[in-house]
Amino acid sequence: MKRQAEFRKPLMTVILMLSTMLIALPAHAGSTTLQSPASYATGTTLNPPSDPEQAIANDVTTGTTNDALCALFRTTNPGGGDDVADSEIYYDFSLAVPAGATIDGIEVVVSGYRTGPTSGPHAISGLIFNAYLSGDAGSSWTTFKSTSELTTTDAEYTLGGSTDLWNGIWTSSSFSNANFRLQIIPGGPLNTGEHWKLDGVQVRVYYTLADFEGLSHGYWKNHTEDWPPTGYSPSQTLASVFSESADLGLGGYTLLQALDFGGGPTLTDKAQLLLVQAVAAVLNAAHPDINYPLTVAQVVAQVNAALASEDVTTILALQGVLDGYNNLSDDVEP
Ligand SMILES: [Ca+2]
Ligand SMILES: [Ca+2]
Repeated sequence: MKRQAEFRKPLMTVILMLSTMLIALPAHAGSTTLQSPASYATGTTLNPPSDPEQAIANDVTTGTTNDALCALFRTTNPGGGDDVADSEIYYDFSLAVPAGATIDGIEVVVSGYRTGPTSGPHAISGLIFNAYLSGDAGSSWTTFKSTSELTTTDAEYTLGGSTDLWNGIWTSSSFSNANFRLQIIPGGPLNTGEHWKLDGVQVRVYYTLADFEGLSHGYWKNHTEDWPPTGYSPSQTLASVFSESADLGLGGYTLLQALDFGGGPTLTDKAQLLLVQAVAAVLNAAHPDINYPLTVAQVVAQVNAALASEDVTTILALQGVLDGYNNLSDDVEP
């Protein structure tokens, strides 16, 4: 028996080392797809563009023209007098930036062209579009970026890029439909008239996902010696952490017992499956050396809300999410 035990120990060590190396996840970069807006609003109102909705779709083929598919910008007030370069604001880009991602860059594609004389005594030159961004629903705007000089047929102008933050400070929530805005203002000589054709505007966001970590319920069940830095005790009750567990008759179990809960067909069984992951999640979130995707407060609030719903689909959905987080990485040593 003694020889067997001596044999097993180095083998287990090798298996643990292998699993640690396989499960470790590096931080990784990603981007949204290039997204068009769904909504628009007049920026300044003295002399707004005509047909602003035509810049929602980038649908004029590069190298051609089709005025009916473009918003028309102007600088000269038709009523006479003012030279006003009016703006249009585009939003509802539905940019899928993961919560908590670090923003690396923003790319804006402006498609359009110019009309008007390009030669002779009335030739006009220097027509451009300027783009501004907002991550707070238009309360503040970045410095602008300009296209190169527009040509007489449709072209796409890429502003910013994968490492360009437009001198702004951004979080993932800056890109929600409620917050993100793109403003377009024509640029060029004054008294130019109506010669800016904006075919479409599109946005792509580049980001990096953090190197999140999480340990499994099995780890926490077998390593109660690692619990003290979390501030939680194996013997404290479920109800002391997840108040809604009491309504399901589960509040009196200890956190350690909950890590051993099994499944089954009833609502209470499904709640037990959630609580297995919930206890591991709260320990991961509370441990100072584990970079968990959620805070303790978020875990507790989400678990209580799911339990209170008494809805099996809701409970199992959160169970699945936490199970994923709790298996992010074993490359952590509490
Ligand atoms: Ca186009
Ligand atoms: Ca268009």
